[in-house]
Amino acid sequence: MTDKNTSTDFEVVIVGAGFAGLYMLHKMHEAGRTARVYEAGSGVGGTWYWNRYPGARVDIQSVEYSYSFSEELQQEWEWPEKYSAQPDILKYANHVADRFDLRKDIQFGTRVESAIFDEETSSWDVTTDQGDSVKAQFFVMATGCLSAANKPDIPGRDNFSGDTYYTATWPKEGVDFTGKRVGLIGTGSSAVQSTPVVAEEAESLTVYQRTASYSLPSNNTPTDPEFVAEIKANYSDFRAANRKMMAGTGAQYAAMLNDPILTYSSEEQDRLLEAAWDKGGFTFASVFPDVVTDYDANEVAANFARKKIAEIVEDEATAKLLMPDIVIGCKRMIIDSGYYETFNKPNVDLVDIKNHPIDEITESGIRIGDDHREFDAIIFATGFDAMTGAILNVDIRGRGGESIRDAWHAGPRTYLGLTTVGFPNMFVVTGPGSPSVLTNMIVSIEQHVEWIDECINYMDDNEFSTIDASLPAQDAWVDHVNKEAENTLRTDPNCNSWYLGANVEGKTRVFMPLAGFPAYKKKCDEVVAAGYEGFSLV
Ligand code: NA7
Repeated sequence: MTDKNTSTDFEVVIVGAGFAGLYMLHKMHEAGRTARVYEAGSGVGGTWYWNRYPGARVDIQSVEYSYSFSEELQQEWEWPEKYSAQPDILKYANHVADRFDLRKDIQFGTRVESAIFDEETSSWDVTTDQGDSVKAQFFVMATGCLSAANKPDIPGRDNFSGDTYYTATWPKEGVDFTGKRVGLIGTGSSAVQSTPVVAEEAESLTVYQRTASYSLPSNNTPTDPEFVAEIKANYSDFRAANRKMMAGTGAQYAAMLNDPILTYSSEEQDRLLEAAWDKGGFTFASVFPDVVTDYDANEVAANFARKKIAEIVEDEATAKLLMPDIVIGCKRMIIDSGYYETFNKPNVDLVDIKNHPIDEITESGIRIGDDHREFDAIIFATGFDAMTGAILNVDIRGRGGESIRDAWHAGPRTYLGLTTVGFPNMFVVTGPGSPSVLTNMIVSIEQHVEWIDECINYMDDNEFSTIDASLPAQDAWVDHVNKEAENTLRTDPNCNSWYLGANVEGKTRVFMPLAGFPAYKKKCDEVVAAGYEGFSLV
Protein backbone atom coordinates (compact mmCIF):
# COMPACT_ATOMS: atom_id res chain seq x y z
CA MET A 1 0.00 0.00 0.00
CA THR A 2 1.10 3.53 -0.70
CA ASP A 3 2.16 6.21 1.69
CA LYS A 4 1.95 4.44 5.01
CA ASN A 5 2.88 7.53 7.02
CA THR A 6 0.02 9.62 5.82
CA SER A 7 -3.44 9.10 7.07
CA THR A 8 -5.73 9.26 4.06
CA ASP A 9 -9.36 8.30 3.66
CA PHE A 10 -8.66 6.74 0.29
CA GLU A 11 -5.55 6.02 -1.66
CA VAL A 12 -7.25 7.25 -4.79
CA VAL A 13 -10.14 9.61 -5.43
CA ILE A 14 -11.55 9.42 -8.94
CA VAL A 15 -13.86 12.03 -10.42
CA GLY A 16 -16.44 10.65 -12.82
CA ALA A 17 -18.05 7.26 -13.41
CA GLY A 18 -17.90 7.25 -17.19
CA PHE A 19 -15.85 4.73 -19.12
CA ALA A 20 -12.60 6.16 -17.75
CA GLY A 21 -13.70 6.28 -14.11
CA LEU A 22 -15.18 2.78 -14.20
CA TYR A 23 -12.03 1.20 -15.57
CA MET A 24 -9.83 3.23 -13.21
CA LEU A 25 -11.86 1.97 -10.26
CA HIS A 26 -11.66 -1.60 -11.51
CA LYS A 27 -7.87 -1.36 -11.74
CA MET A 28 -7.73 0.01 -8.21
CA HIS A 29 -9.84 -2.90 -7.00
CA GLU A 30 -7.50 -5.34 -8.74
CA ALA A 31 -4.54 -3.70 -7.01
CA GLY A 32 -6.32 -3.86 -3.65
CA ARG A 33 -6.38 -0.10 -3.20
CA THR A 34 -8.95 1.96 -1.40
CA ALA A 35 -10.71 4.16 -3.91
CA ARG A 36 -13.76 6.36 -4.11
CA VAL A 37 -15.45 7.60 -7.25
CA TYR A 38 -17.56 10.74 -7.08
CA GLU A 39 -20.14 11.06 -9.83
CA ALA A 40 -22.52 13.96 -10.35
CA GLY A 41 -25.11 11.84 -12.16
CA SER A 42 -27.36 9.28 -10.55
CA GLY A 43 -25.85 6.47 -12.61
CA VAL A 44 -22.75 5.35 -14.46
CA GLY A 45 -21.91 6.09 -18.11
CA GLY A 46 -20.56 9.65 -18.09
CA THR A 47 -21.17 11.32 -21.42
CA TRP A 48 -23.50 8.43 -22.32
CA TYR A 49 -25.47 9.04 -19.15
CA TRP A 50 -26.05 12.72 -19.91
CA ASN A 51 -26.34 12.72 -23.70
CA ARG A 52 -29.74 11.07 -24.06
CA TYR A 53 -30.91 13.27 -26.90
CA PRO A 54 -32.97 11.56 -29.62
CA GLY A 55 -30.75 9.74 -32.09
CA ALA A 56 -27.62 9.77 -29.88
CA ARG A 57 -25.32 7.10 -31.21
CA VAL A 58 -21.63 6.20 -31.18
CA ASP A 59 -19.60 6.97 -34.30
CA ILE A 60 -17.12 4.08 -33.96
CA GLN A 61 -18.43 0.56 -34.47
CA SER A 62 -19.35 -1.06 -31.17
CA VAL A 63 -17.08 -4.09 -31.50
CA GLU A 64 -14.34 -1.48 -31.18
CA TYR A 65 -16.03 1.08 -28.94
CA SER A 66 -16.03 -1.28 -25.96
CA TYR A 67 -13.55 -2.39 -23.32
CA SER A 68 -10.85 -4.86 -24.28
CA PHE A 69 -9.46 -5.44 -20.77
CA SER A 70 -11.62 -8.48 -20.03
CA GLU A 71 -11.73 -11.33 -22.50
CA GLU A 72 -14.87 -12.69 -20.79
CA LEU A 73 -16.63 -9.36 -21.07
CA GLN A 74 -15.83 -8.89 -24.74
CA GLN A 75 -16.86 -12.46 -25.50
CA GLU A 76 -20.16 -12.39 -23.64
CA TRP A 77 -21.44 -8.95 -24.62
CA GLU A 78 -23.76 -8.70 -27.65
CA TRP A 79 -24.30 -5.40 -29.41
CA PRO A 80 -27.61 -5.13 -31.27
CA GLU A 81 -26.34 -2.75 -33.93
CA LYS A 82 -23.08 -1.94 -35.69
CA TYR A 83 -23.08 1.60 -34.23
CA SER A 84 -24.91 1.36 -30.92
CA ALA A 85 -27.51 3.80 -29.79
CA GLN A 86 -27.08 5.61 -26.46
CA PRO A 87 -29.49 3.35 -24.50
CA ASP A 88 -27.46 0.27 -25.48
CA ILE A 89 -24.18 1.92 -24.53
CA LEU A 90 -25.64 2.91 -21.19
CA LYS A 91 -26.83 -0.66 -20.66
CA TYR A 92 -23.29 -1.84 -21.31
CA ALA A 93 -21.82 0.67 -18.82
CA ASN A 94 -24.30 -0.56 -16.22
CA HIS A 95 -23.44 -4.16 -16.96
CA VAL A 96 -19.74 -3.40 -16.48
CA ALA A 97 -20.46 -1.67 -13.16
CA ASP A 98 -22.37 -4.72 -11.93
CA ARG A 99 -20.14 -7.40 -13.40
CA PHE A 100 -17.03 -5.95 -11.76
CA ASP A 101 -18.80 -4.94 -8.55
CA LEU A 102 -17.94 -1.27 -8.94
CA ARG A 103 -20.98 0.46 -7.49
CA LYS A 104 -19.95 -0.06 -3.87
CA ASP A 105 -17.21 2.54 -4.31
CA ILE A 106 -19.12 5.05 -6.38
CA GLN A 107 -20.93 7.90 -4.67
CA PHE A 108 -23.60 9.14 -7.06
CA GLY A 109 -25.30 12.51 -7.06
CA THR A 110 -22.10 14.11 -5.87
CA ARG A 111 -20.12 16.79 -7.66
CA VAL A 112 -16.52 17.41 -6.66
CA GLU A 113 -16.11 21.08 -5.91
CA SER A 114 -12.48 21.42 -4.96
CA ALA A 115 -9.24 19.49 -4.72
CA ILE A 116 -6.39 21.14 -2.85
CA PHE A 117 -2.91 19.63 -2.67
CA ASP A 118 -1.62 19.48 0.90
CA GLU A 119 2.14 19.84 0.69
CA GLU A 120 2.65 18.73 4.30
CA THR A 121 1.19 15.32 3.73
CA SER A 122 1.61 15.09 -0.05
CA SER A 123 -2.04 14.30 -0.49
CA TRP A 124 -5.20 15.82 -1.91
CA ASP A 125 -8.03 17.31 0.10
CA VAL A 126 -11.18 16.81 -1.89
CA THR A 127 -14.55 18.40 -1.12
CA THR A 128 -17.93 17.82 -2.73
CA ASP A 129 -21.26 19.58 -2.99
CA GLN A 130 -22.69 16.95 -0.65
CA GLY A 131 -20.43 18.01 2.20
CA ASP A 132 -17.78 15.31 1.79
CA SER A 133 -14.27 16.29 2.75
CA VAL A 134 -11.76 13.53 2.18
CA LYS A 135 -8.03 13.05 1.82
CA ALA A 136 -6.44 10.91 -0.87
CA GLN A 137 -2.90 10.32 -1.99
CA PHE A 138 -3.86 10.30 -5.66
CA PHE A 139 -6.44 12.38 -7.45
CA VAL A 140 -7.66 11.21 -10.86
CA MET A 141 -9.78 13.39 -13.11
CA ALA A 142 -11.76 10.95 -15.23
CA THR A 143 -14.17 13.66 -16.22
CA GLY A 144 -14.28 13.05 -19.97
CA CYS A 145 -13.51 15.32 -22.89
CA LEU A 146 -17.08 16.13 -23.88
CA SER A 147 -18.90 16.56 -20.61
CA ALA A 148 -19.16 20.24 -19.72
CA ALA A 149 -22.07 21.58 -21.78
CA ASN A 150 -21.53 24.76 -23.79
CA LYS A 151 -24.47 27.06 -23.08
CA PRO A 152 -23.90 30.09 -25.30
CA ASP A 153 -25.01 33.39 -23.97
CA ILE A 154 -27.48 34.24 -26.73
CA PRO A 155 -29.38 37.43 -25.81
CA GLY A 156 -32.66 36.65 -24.09
CA ARG A 157 -31.74 32.99 -23.65
CA ASP A 158 -33.58 32.67 -20.40
CA ASN A 159 -36.66 34.61 -21.49
CA PHE A 160 -38.15 31.81 -23.54
CA SER A 161 -41.37 30.62 -21.94
CA GLY A 162 -41.54 27.32 -23.83
CA ASP A 163 -39.37 24.29 -23.10
CA THR A 164 -35.60 24.60 -23.39
CA TYR A 165 -33.34 21.57 -23.83
CA TYR A 166 -29.60 21.05 -24.12
CA THR A 167 -28.53 17.93 -25.98
CA ALA A 168 -25.64 17.50 -23.54
CA THR A 169 -27.93 17.31 -20.49
CA TRP A 170 -31.07 15.75 -21.91
CA PRO A 171 -33.94 14.90 -19.51
CA LYS A 172 -33.77 11.33 -18.30
CA GLU A 173 -37.44 10.71 -18.94
CA GLY A 174 -37.13 11.70 -22.62
CA VAL A 175 -39.13 14.32 -24.50
CA ASP A 176 -42.15 13.92 -26.75
CA PHE A 177 -42.17 16.52 -29.52
CA THR A 178 -45.39 15.32 -31.10
CA GLY A 179 -47.36 18.30 -32.39
CA LYS A 180 -44.67 20.75 -31.25
CA ARG A 181 -42.97 23.54 -33.17
CA VAL A 182 -39.29 23.05 -32.47
CA GLY A 183 -36.29 25.32 -33.02
CA LEU A 184 -32.89 23.64 -32.95
CA ILE A 185 -29.65 25.62 -32.67
CA GLY A 186 -26.49 23.98 -33.98
CA THR A 187 -25.42 21.61 -36.72
CA GLY A 188 -22.67 19.60 -35.00
CA SER A 189 -22.89 15.88 -34.34
CA SER A 190 -25.59 16.15 -31.66
CA ALA A 191 -27.79 18.25 -33.95
CA VAL A 192 -27.16 16.06 -36.98
CA GLN A 193 -28.10 12.95 -35.02
CA SER A 194 -31.19 14.42 -33.41
CA THR A 195 -32.57 16.30 -36.43
CA PRO A 196 -34.02 13.26 -38.26
CA VAL A 197 -35.60 11.87 -35.09
CA VAL A 198 -37.11 15.16 -33.91
CA ALA A 199 -38.39 15.84 -37.43
CA GLU A 200 -40.31 12.54 -37.34
CA GLU A 201 -42.28 13.67 -34.29
CA ALA A 202 -42.48 17.43 -34.39
CA GLU A 203 -45.11 19.44 -36.20
CA SER A 204 -42.28 21.60 -37.51
CA LEU A 205 -38.53 21.75 -37.06
CA THR A 206 -36.38 24.77 -37.81
CA VAL A 207 -32.63 24.20 -37.73
CA TYR A 208 -30.38 27.23 -37.13
CA GLN A 209 -27.02 26.70 -38.80
CA ARG A 210 -23.94 28.81 -38.14
CA THR A 211 -21.41 26.50 -39.81
CA ALA A 212 -22.42 23.75 -42.20
CA SER A 213 -20.92 20.39 -41.18
CA TYR A 214 -19.64 17.51 -43.23
CA SER A 215 -21.66 14.47 -42.39
CA LEU A 216 -21.08 10.96 -43.68
CA PRO A 217 -23.67 8.20 -43.83
CA SER A 218 -23.20 5.62 -41.11
CA ASN A 219 -24.89 2.87 -43.11
CA ASN A 220 -25.71 1.46 -39.72
CA THR A 221 -27.08 -2.07 -39.68
CA PRO A 222 -28.18 -4.65 -37.14
CA THR A 223 -25.20 -6.65 -35.95
CA ASP A 224 -23.97 -9.16 -38.48
CA PRO A 225 -23.54 -12.37 -36.45
CA GLU A 226 -20.98 -13.81 -38.85
CA PHE A 227 -18.79 -10.72 -38.65
CA VAL A 228 -18.97 -10.67 -34.86
CA ALA A 229 -18.17 -14.39 -34.63
CA GLU A 230 -15.11 -13.76 -36.76
CA ILE A 231 -13.96 -10.91 -34.49
CA LYS A 232 -14.64 -12.86 -31.32
CA ALA A 233 -12.68 -15.85 -32.58
CA ASN A 234 -9.61 -13.66 -32.34
CA TYR A 235 -10.60 -10.56 -30.44
CA SER A 236 -7.18 -9.75 -29.03
CA ASP A 237 -5.60 -9.65 -32.50
CA PHE A 238 -8.41 -7.38 -33.71
CA ARG A 239 -7.80 -5.01 -30.79
CA ALA A 240 -4.03 -5.09 -31.32
CA ALA A 241 -4.43 -4.28 -35.01
CA ASN A 242 -6.60 -1.28 -34.15
CA ARG A 243 -4.09 0.00 -31.61
CA LYS A 244 -1.59 0.20 -34.45
CA MET A 245 -3.82 2.62 -36.36
CA MET A 246 -3.32 6.39 -36.09
CA ALA A 247 -6.71 6.82 -34.43
CA GLY A 248 -6.71 3.47 -32.63
CA THR A 249 -9.52 2.37 -34.91
CA GLY A 250 -10.29 1.24 -38.44
CA ALA A 251 -7.82 -1.61 -38.96
CA GLN A 252 -10.61 -3.48 -40.68
CA TYR A 253 -10.62 -0.87 -43.45
CA ALA A 254 -6.86 -0.38 -43.63
CA ALA A 255 -6.83 -2.19 -46.96
CA MET A 256 -8.91 0.64 -48.41
CA LEU A 257 -6.22 3.21 -47.65
CA ASN A 258 -4.80 4.53 -50.91
CA ASP A 259 -1.87 6.58 -52.13
CA PRO A 260 -2.22 10.38 -51.95
CA ILE A 261 -5.44 11.45 -53.62
CA LEU A 262 -3.72 13.76 -56.11
CA THR A 263 -1.87 10.84 -57.66
CA TYR A 264 -5.15 9.53 -59.15
CA SER A 265 -7.18 10.64 -62.13
CA SER A 266 -10.42 12.40 -61.25
CA GLU A 267 -12.43 9.32 -62.34
CA GLU A 268 -10.35 7.14 -60.02
CA GLN A 269 -10.70 9.65 -57.18
CA ASP A 270 -14.48 9.54 -57.59
CA ARG A 271 -14.57 5.75 -57.73
CA LEU A 272 -12.48 5.36 -54.56
CA LEU A 273 -14.36 8.06 -52.66
CA GLU A 274 -17.67 6.53 -53.72
CA ALA A 275 -16.57 3.11 -52.42
CA ALA A 276 -15.54 4.64 -49.10
CA TRP A 277 -18.79 6.63 -48.87
CA ASP A 278 -20.78 3.45 -49.46
CA LYS A 279 -18.84 1.58 -46.78
CA GLY A 280 -20.06 4.17 -44.30
CA GLY A 281 -18.61 5.68 -41.16
CA PHE A 282 -15.16 7.22 -40.93
CA THR A 283 -13.77 5.21 -43.86
CA PHE A 284 -14.39 8.17 -46.15
CA ALA A 285 -12.37 10.44 -43.89
CA SER A 286 -9.32 8.21 -43.90
CA VAL A 287 -9.24 6.67 -47.34
CA PHE A 288 -6.56 9.07 -48.59
CA PRO A 289 -3.59 10.01 -46.39
CA ASP A 290 -3.23 13.59 -47.65
CA VAL A 291 -6.79 14.83 -47.15
CA VAL A 292 -6.02 16.29 -43.73
CA THR A 293 -2.59 17.61 -44.66
CA ASP A 294 -2.89 19.11 -48.15
CA TYR A 295 -5.36 21.82 -49.19
CA ASP A 296 -5.69 20.61 -52.79
CA ALA A 297 -6.28 17.03 -51.70
CA ASN A 298 -8.73 18.26 -49.11
CA GLU A 299 -10.71 20.15 -51.73
CA VAL A 300 -11.17 16.99 -53.81
CA ALA A 301 -12.75 15.13 -50.89
CA ALA A 302 -14.72 18.21 -49.83
CA ASN A 303 -16.15 18.65 -53.34
CA PHE A 304 -17.18 15.02 -53.43
CA ALA A 305 -19.05 15.45 -50.13
CA ARG A 306 -20.72 18.65 -51.41
CA LYS A 307 -21.78 16.81 -54.58
CA LYS A 308 -23.43 14.17 -52.39
CA ILE A 309 -25.40 16.85 -50.56
CA ALA A 310 -26.58 18.27 -53.89
CA GLU A 311 -27.69 14.79 -54.94
CA ILE A 312 -29.65 14.15 -51.74
CA VAL A 313 -31.25 17.52 -50.96
CA GLU A 314 -34.00 18.41 -53.42
CA ASP A 315 -34.33 22.14 -52.78
CA GLU A 316 -31.35 23.78 -54.44
CA ALA A 317 -31.09 26.73 -52.05
CA THR A 318 -31.21 24.46 -49.00
CA ALA A 319 -28.63 22.12 -50.54
CA LYS A 320 -26.35 25.08 -51.14
CA LEU A 321 -26.67 26.24 -47.55
CA LEU A 322 -25.88 22.76 -46.29
CA MET A 323 -22.63 22.58 -48.27
CA PRO A 324 -19.75 23.30 -45.90
CA ASP A 325 -17.14 25.89 -46.83
CA ILE A 326 -14.54 24.81 -44.28
CA VAL A 327 -11.82 22.25 -44.94
CA ILE A 328 -13.08 18.72 -44.56
CA GLY A 329 -11.84 17.02 -41.39
CA CYS A 330 -10.79 20.18 -39.54
CA LYS A 331 -13.74 19.44 -37.26
CA ARG A 332 -14.58 15.92 -36.22
CA MET A 333 -16.46 14.27 -39.05
CA ILE A 334 -20.05 13.43 -38.30
CA ILE A 335 -21.69 10.08 -38.92
CA ASP A 336 -25.43 10.35 -39.56
CA SER A 337 -28.53 8.34 -40.26
CA GLY A 338 -30.53 10.33 -42.80
CA TYR A 339 -29.55 13.90 -41.90
CA TYR A 340 -29.52 15.50 -45.34
CA GLU A 341 -32.63 13.53 -46.39
CA THR A 342 -34.52 15.14 -43.51
CA PHE A 343 -34.38 18.52 -45.27
CA ASN A 344 -36.62 17.08 -47.99
CA LYS A 345 -39.47 16.84 -45.49
CA PRO A 346 -42.13 19.55 -45.72
CA ASN A 347 -42.03 20.24 -41.97
CA VAL A 348 -38.27 20.93 -41.84
CA ASP A 349 -36.62 24.24 -42.49
CA LEU A 350 -33.03 25.51 -42.39
CA VAL A 351 -32.05 29.02 -41.32
CA ASP A 352 -28.55 30.28 -42.04
CA ILE A 353 -27.11 32.34 -39.19
CA LYS A 354 -23.55 32.53 -40.42
CA ASN A 355 -23.69 36.14 -41.47
CA HIS A 356 -26.43 37.26 -39.13
CA PRO A 357 -26.40 35.60 -35.72
CA ILE A 358 -29.52 35.10 -33.67
CA ASP A 359 -30.47 38.56 -32.42
CA GLU A 360 -32.59 37.43 -29.59
CA ILE A 361 -34.46 34.60 -27.98
CA THR A 362 -37.83 36.02 -27.12
CA GLU A 363 -40.54 34.80 -24.82
CA SER A 364 -42.12 32.93 -27.72
CA GLY A 365 -39.31 32.11 -30.13
CA ILE A 366 -36.20 33.20 -32.00
CA ARG A 367 -35.68 36.51 -33.75
CA ILE A 368 -33.19 37.33 -36.48
CA GLY A 369 -33.76 40.81 -37.84
CA ASP A 370 -37.42 40.93 -38.91
CA ASP A 371 -37.71 37.17 -39.00
CA HIS A 372 -39.36 36.10 -35.75
CA ARG A 373 -40.38 32.45 -35.49
CA GLU A 374 -42.49 31.06 -32.70
CA PHE A 375 -41.64 27.76 -31.04
CA ASP A 376 -42.99 25.48 -28.34
CA ALA A 377 -39.50 24.14 -27.65
CA ILE A 378 -35.92 25.19 -28.35
CA ILE A 379 -33.11 22.64 -28.46
CA PHE A 380 -29.56 23.87 -27.90
CA ALA A 381 -27.30 21.38 -29.69
CA THR A 382 -24.44 23.73 -28.98
CA GLY A 383 -21.81 21.25 -27.87
CA PHE A 384 -19.27 21.33 -25.11
CA ASP A 385 -16.55 23.29 -23.43
CA ALA A 386 -14.42 20.40 -24.61
CA MET A 387 -11.35 18.81 -23.06
CA THR A 388 -10.70 21.40 -20.36
CA GLY A 389 -14.21 22.51 -19.29
CA ALA A 390 -14.88 19.73 -16.81
CA ILE A 391 -11.38 20.02 -15.32
CA LEU A 392 -11.51 23.77 -14.86
CA ASN A 393 -15.00 23.55 -13.36
CA VAL A 394 -13.37 22.03 -10.27
CA ASP A 395 -11.36 24.34 -8.05
CA ILE A 396 -8.07 22.46 -8.29
CA ARG A 397 -5.06 23.91 -6.49
CA GLY A 398 -1.57 22.45 -6.55
CA ARG A 399 1.72 23.42 -4.96
CA GLY A 400 1.77 26.87 -3.39
CA GLY A 401 -1.99 27.08 -3.78
CA GLU A 402 -1.67 27.63 -7.54
CA SER A 403 -4.99 27.25 -9.29
CA ILE A 404 -5.18 25.11 -12.40
CA ARG A 405 -7.30 27.85 -13.94
CA ASP A 406 -4.28 30.15 -13.65
CA ALA A 407 -1.79 27.51 -14.75
CA TRP A 408 -3.86 26.90 -17.89
CA HIS A 409 -5.00 30.47 -18.53
CA ALA A 410 -3.33 30.51 -21.96
CA GLY A 411 -4.42 26.97 -22.80
CA PRO A 412 -3.84 23.62 -21.14
CA ARG A 413 -0.26 22.63 -20.35
CA THR A 414 0.44 19.00 -19.64
CA TYR A 415 3.16 16.42 -19.82
CA LEU A 416 1.86 13.53 -21.94
CA GLY A 417 -1.69 14.75 -21.44
CA LEU A 418 -1.61 12.87 -18.15
CA THR A 419 -0.13 15.26 -15.62
CA THR A 420 0.54 18.95 -15.18
CA VAL A 421 3.49 20.57 -13.41
CA GLY A 422 2.78 21.76 -9.89
CA PHE A 423 -0.10 19.35 -9.37
CA PRO A 424 1.65 16.29 -7.97
CA ASN A 425 -0.13 12.95 -7.78
CA MET A 426 -2.90 14.24 -9.99
CA PHE A 427 -3.65 12.41 -13.22
CA VAL A 428 -6.00 13.32 -16.02
CA VAL A 429 -7.41 10.46 -18.08
CA THR A 430 -7.34 11.40 -21.79
CA GLY A 431 -6.31 14.93 -20.97
CA PRO A 432 -5.35 17.68 -23.42
CA GLY A 433 -2.02 16.89 -25.03
CA SER A 434 -2.91 13.22 -25.51
CA PRO A 435 -4.62 11.57 -28.52
CA SER A 436 -7.99 11.26 -26.72
CA VAL A 437 -10.70 12.68 -29.00
CA LEU A 438 -8.69 11.96 -32.15
CA THR A 439 -8.97 8.26 -31.37
CA ASN A 440 -11.45 5.64 -30.35
CA MET A 441 -11.87 7.02 -26.83
CA ILE A 442 -12.01 3.60 -25.21
CA VAL A 443 -8.61 2.69 -26.63
CA SER A 444 -7.11 5.87 -25.19
CA ILE A 445 -8.90 5.46 -21.88
CA GLU A 446 -7.56 1.94 -21.42
CA GLN A 447 -4.03 3.01 -22.26
CA HIS A 448 -4.13 5.91 -19.79
CA VAL A 449 -5.72 3.98 -16.96
CA GLU A 450 -3.17 1.20 -17.34
CA TRP A 451 -0.32 3.74 -17.41
CA ILE A 452 -1.59 5.43 -14.23
CA ASP A 453 -2.09 2.09 -12.48
CA GLU A 454 1.43 1.00 -13.39
CA CYS A 455 2.81 4.34 -12.20
CA ILE A 456 1.14 4.02 -8.79
CA ASN A 457 2.46 0.46 -8.48
CA TYR A 458 5.94 1.67 -9.36
CA MET A 459 5.73 4.38 -6.72
CA ASP A 460 4.66 1.80 -4.15
CA ASP A 461 7.39 -0.62 -5.03
CA ASN A 462 10.03 2.10 -4.83
CA GLU A 463 8.54 3.92 -1.84
CA PHE A 464 7.93 7.19 -3.62
CA SER A 465 5.17 9.34 -2.21
CA THR A 466 4.85 11.99 -4.94
CA ILE A 467 5.24 12.26 -8.66
CA ASP A 468 5.30 15.55 -10.54
CA ALA A 469 6.20 16.38 -14.12
CA SER A 470 9.27 18.54 -14.65
CA LEU A 471 8.85 21.93 -16.30
CA PRO A 472 11.33 21.34 -19.17
CA ALA A 473 9.62 18.04 -20.00
CA GLN A 474 6.21 19.69 -19.98
CA ASP A 475 7.36 22.65 -22.08
CA ALA A 476 8.91 20.30 -24.62
CA TRP A 477 5.72 18.24 -24.70
CA VAL A 478 3.48 21.27 -25.27
CA ASP A 479 5.82 22.35 -28.13
CA HIS A 480 5.60 18.87 -29.61
CA VAL A 481 1.78 18.85 -29.45
CA ASN A 482 1.63 22.28 -31.11
CA LYS A 483 4.08 21.31 -33.85
CA GLU A 484 2.17 18.12 -34.65
CA ALA A 485 -1.05 20.12 -34.90
CA GLU A 486 0.52 22.51 -37.39
CA ASN A 487 1.25 19.59 -39.69
CA THR A 488 -2.45 19.13 -40.40
CA LEU A 489 -5.27 21.30 -41.70
CA ARG A 490 -7.08 21.01 -38.37
CA THR A 491 -5.61 24.33 -37.30
CA ASP A 492 -6.85 26.11 -40.43
CA PRO A 493 -7.63 29.70 -39.35
CA ASN A 494 -11.12 29.55 -40.90
CA CYS A 495 -12.10 26.53 -38.86
CA ASN A 496 -13.42 27.14 -35.36
CA SER A 497 -13.51 23.67 -33.91
CA TRP A 498 -13.83 22.53 -30.34
CA TYR A 499 -10.40 20.87 -30.78
CA LEU A 500 -9.14 24.46 -30.68
CA GLY A 501 -11.54 25.64 -28.02
CA ALA A 502 -12.78 28.06 -30.68
CA ASN A 503 -16.44 27.16 -30.12
CA VAL A 504 -16.49 28.75 -26.68
CA GLU A 505 -16.38 32.50 -26.40
CA GLY A 506 -13.26 33.77 -24.64
CA LYS A 507 -11.46 30.43 -24.64
CA THR A 508 -7.82 30.55 -25.75
CA ARG A 509 -7.39 29.17 -29.26
CA VAL A 510 -4.97 26.29 -28.95
CA PHE A 511 -5.13 22.82 -30.49
CA MET A 512 -5.63 20.46 -27.57
CA PRO A 513 -5.40 16.82 -28.69
CA LEU A 514 -2.37 15.09 -30.25
CA ALA A 515 -2.79 13.02 -33.40
CA GLY A 516 -1.27 9.56 -33.60
CA PHE A 517 -2.02 6.90 -31.04
CA PRO A 518 0.82 4.41 -31.78
CA ALA A 519 3.62 6.98 -31.56
CA TYR A 520 2.07 8.45 -28.43
CA LYS A 521 1.78 5.07 -26.72
CA LYS A 522 5.38 4.29 -27.64
CA LYS A 523 6.48 7.55 -26.02
CA CYS A 524 4.53 6.78 -22.83
CA ASP A 525 6.11 3.33 -22.68
CA GLU A 526 9.58 4.78 -23.23
CA VAL A 527 9.05 7.27 -20.41
CA VAL A 528 8.29 4.36 -18.08
CA ALA A 529 11.18 2.24 -19.35
CA ALA A 530 13.53 5.15 -18.65
CA GLY A 531 12.40 5.29 -15.01
CA TYR A 532 9.68 7.91 -15.52
CA GLU A 533 11.76 10.26 -17.60
CA GLY A 534 10.57 13.85 -17.35
CA PHE A 535 9.06 13.32 -13.91
CA SER A 536 10.47 13.95 -10.50
CA LEU A 537 9.68 11.28 -7.96
CA VAL A 538 10.14 11.97 -4.27
P1 NA7 B 1 -20.34 20.65 -31.69
O1 NA7 B 1 -19.77 19.75 -32.71
O2 NA7 B 1 -19.43 21.61 -31.00
O3 NA7 B 1 -21.54 21.45 -32.36
C1 NA7 B 1 -22.14 22.54 -31.74
C2 NA7 B 1 -23.00 23.28 -32.74
O4 NA7 B 1 -23.61 24.39 -32.11
C3 NA7 B 1 -22.20 23.83 -33.91
O5 NA7 B 1 -22.95 23.72 -35.07
C4 NA7 B 1 -22.00 25.27 -33.50
O6 NA7 B 1 -21.77 26.15 -34.57
C5 NA7 B 1 -23.31 25.56 -32.84
N1 NA7 B 1 -23.23 26.71 -31.95
C6 NA7 B 1 -22.48 26.83 -30.82
N2 NA7 B 1 -22.67 28.04 -30.27
C7 NA7 B 1 -23.54 28.69 -31.06
C8 NA7 B 1 -24.13 29.98 -31.02
N3 NA7 B 1 -23.83 30.85 -30.06
N4 NA7 B 1 -24.99 30.31 -32.00
C9 NA7 B 1 -25.28 29.44 -32.97
N5 NA7 B 1 -24.77 28.22 -33.08
C10 NA7 B 1 -23.90 27.84 -32.13
O7 NA7 B 1 -21.04 19.82 -30.53
P2 NA7 B 1 -21.86 18.47 -30.65
O8 NA7 B 1 -22.47 18.21 -29.33
O9 NA7 B 1 -22.76 18.49 -31.80
O10 NA7 B 1 -20.77 17.38 -30.94
C11 NA7 B 1 -19.62 17.27 -30.11
C12 NA7 B 1 -18.96 15.96 -30.33
O11 NA7 B 1 -19.75 14.94 -29.73
C13 NA7 B 1 -18.81 15.52 -31.74
O12 NA7 B 1 -17.70 16.01 -32.38
C14 NA7 B 1 -18.76 14.01 -31.60
O13 NA7 B 1 -17.47 13.61 -31.26
C15 NA7 B 1 -19.64 13.73 -30.44
P3 NA7 B 1 -20.23 26.40 -35.07
O14 NA7 B 1 -19.84 25.14 -35.76
O15 NA7 B 1 -19.42 26.65 -33.83
O16 NA7 B 1 -20.33 27.57 -35.95
